[in-house]
Amino acid sequence: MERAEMHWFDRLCEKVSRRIARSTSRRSFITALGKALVGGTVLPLLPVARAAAAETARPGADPGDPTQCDYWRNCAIDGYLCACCGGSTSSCPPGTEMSPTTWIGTCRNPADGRDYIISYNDCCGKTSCGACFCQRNEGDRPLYSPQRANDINWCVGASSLAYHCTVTVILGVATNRN
Ligand code: ABN
Repeated sequence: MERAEMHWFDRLCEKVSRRIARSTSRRSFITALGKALVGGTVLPLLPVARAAAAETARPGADPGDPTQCDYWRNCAIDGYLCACCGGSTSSCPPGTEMSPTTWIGTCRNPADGRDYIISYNDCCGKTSCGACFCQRNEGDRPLYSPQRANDINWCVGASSLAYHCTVTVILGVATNRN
């Protein structure tokens, strides 16, 4: 292609490239690259950068309102929240008994971005609480896989079959999400 026929954009690129080539040597390019690499490695080690990272990841924090369905620990729940029924996220209301068998889910804590293993224990011995019914069902499987289904009355393992509400007990941090 003749130079005169070149598109204006090609000519502009050529001009800029020639200008950069004139003003930089290979040595100065390598020096600049080295500085960028060292800077990128050392900067995150500075106290200011580490403090900023700690600000966004707060290990162990438990954000949100446990009386709301969108509270992070409720991601796999199917039942009444004991936090609305005179109990808390991990304790049954007075007069009820915690089921020894449970449904296990995995929920991500937005405070630290980690996945936690949550045990959904039913509290038994009183009729349905009736407040704060939540059904989020993350990871729930059909009833023919009972060990992975949340729509089960786990009071079958308690001394009374009467289901009242469900608690969300943290068992630990999950290392693998299936
Ligand atoms: N695990 C909550 C529940 C209780 C009774 C019936 C269905 C689900």
